[in-house]
Amino acid sequence: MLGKQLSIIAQNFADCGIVDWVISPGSRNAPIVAALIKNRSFNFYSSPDERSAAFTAMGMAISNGKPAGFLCTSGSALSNAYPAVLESYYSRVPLLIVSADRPEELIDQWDGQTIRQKNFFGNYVRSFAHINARYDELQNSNQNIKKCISISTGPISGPVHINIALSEPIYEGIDDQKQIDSQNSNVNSDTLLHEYRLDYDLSSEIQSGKQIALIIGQGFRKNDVATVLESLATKIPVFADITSGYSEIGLTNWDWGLLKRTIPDNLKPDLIITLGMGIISKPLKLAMRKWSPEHLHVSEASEIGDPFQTQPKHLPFNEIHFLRDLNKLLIGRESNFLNNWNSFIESQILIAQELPIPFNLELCFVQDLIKNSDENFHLHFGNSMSVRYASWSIKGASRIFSNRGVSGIDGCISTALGDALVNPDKKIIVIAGDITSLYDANSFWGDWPINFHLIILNNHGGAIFDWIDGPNKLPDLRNFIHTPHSKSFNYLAQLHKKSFQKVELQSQTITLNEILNTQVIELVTQ
Ligand SMILES: Cc1ncc(C[n+]2csc(CCOP(=O)(O)OP(=O)(O)O)c2C)c(N)n1
Repeated sequence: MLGKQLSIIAQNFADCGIVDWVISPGSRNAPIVAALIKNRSFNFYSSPDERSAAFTAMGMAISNGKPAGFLCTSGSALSNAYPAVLESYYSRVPLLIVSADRPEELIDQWDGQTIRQKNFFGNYVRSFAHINARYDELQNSNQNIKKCISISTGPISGPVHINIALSEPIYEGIDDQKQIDSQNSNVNSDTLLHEYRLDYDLSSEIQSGKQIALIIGQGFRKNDVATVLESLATKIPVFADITSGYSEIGLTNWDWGLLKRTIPDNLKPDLIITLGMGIISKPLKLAMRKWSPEHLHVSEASEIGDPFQTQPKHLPFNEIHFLRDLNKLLIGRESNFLNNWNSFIESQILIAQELPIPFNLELCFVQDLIKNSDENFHLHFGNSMSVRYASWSIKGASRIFSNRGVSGIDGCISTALGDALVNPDKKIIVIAGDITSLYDANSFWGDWPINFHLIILNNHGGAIFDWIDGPNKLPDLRNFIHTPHSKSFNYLAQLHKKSFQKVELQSQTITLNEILNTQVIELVTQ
């Protein structure tokens, strides 16, 4: 009976460690929802817009790497999860997408909400499984589910898709209350981690007196890695991106220090060692491209990018083993390289207040927010200027997140909401521009947890296009690229019953306490 098969499928999700689900409504997925609810192992959040919902499910994994499930009905519903799948793929955050489908014989037969869902996300998912809930061998289905979910967490984390075809009568056995036993899952994501020993001749590289710098791009924080990085940061320049999870370590406020300056050639490293993925800082990226130093990238993941166009040598080692060895080899080594970098960055002459409106007001606000937030805060920055302001601020103890996989403006608030839902003990603040906030307006739809706050930097358009040289020199483009508007957010907040405060940043201020007592804060800066 279909209801029982679905209950077994639900138990498989529980056995694989899925706890949190974001559910978008529909009738074809209703029997799956019923089976999940009956299981009693899960937490649910309802989010009617699938684009926002899938980002919220992804956001549930960004602080701890534990995948959450997104479940939707068939047809175009599934296609709305595409932006979140892309972000999750490129930022390597695990995400389980589950879609309900019609049976195979009804595809392309002019039935409503029916599209070709098999392998819908192509090579943007790390794994795909198709299950016919009524007819497939249960053992096969179970194995497919377990395999898919284990792949989502490594060795390269990312999105996976399970498509469940249901044939009529789809509500058969839906009210059967019998509990299903554990399906004896023996899938353990740890078993997928590979241990590598360091067999690369690092010591001769170090002894040759090379000027070495460490650059850490986007990724998940690991506490043991942080400890070694702190020690390394006393010996060589460490450039930690704000999305690396280690942004408080290494050179202080280096991205601001590099802004609008020519970096002297005596600061060129001979060798860069990188961890993680991409970095936000354009000046550092451009300098590395110009200097083209020797480049080693340390990562157990087999796929690596080349952001500096330096053709990195891939060292497939365990990061912690590598960093510990590097740290040991650097002990007692004399070099002025770190001091030279420190002096250059400290001699920065740009003053935030002297930037033009709205950049001065917005940057000063973000700098203060970061300074005043402690380790109980998760700060999420929308793409566009917001994340750049964060990158130009002195880091505090709060953790910083941003959707930098594909840098879309489409799900920044929804992602942060997911983080807030699974981390009730943290204070989650998302800082986003007005276009980004309007774009992700359906993130307002559901109930927000009390630890979630949105700050909208409303400069009435895409201010980034005034910042970037190019669009700012072509006024004819303004209506199509900058997209100016005169909207305010009070009605949107009112529509969704969110508490709201509007502050004119040129003449007013707002305290952290006021932010924490309000759900939506609109900061008008232009
Ligand atoms: C889905 C998507 N569409 C378009 C873009 C291109 N884009 C980058 S920034 C931006 C404007 C964002 O404006 P706003 O949120 O107001 O931030 P501000 O520029 O004022 O900081 C746009 C349209 C994108 N990154 N993602």
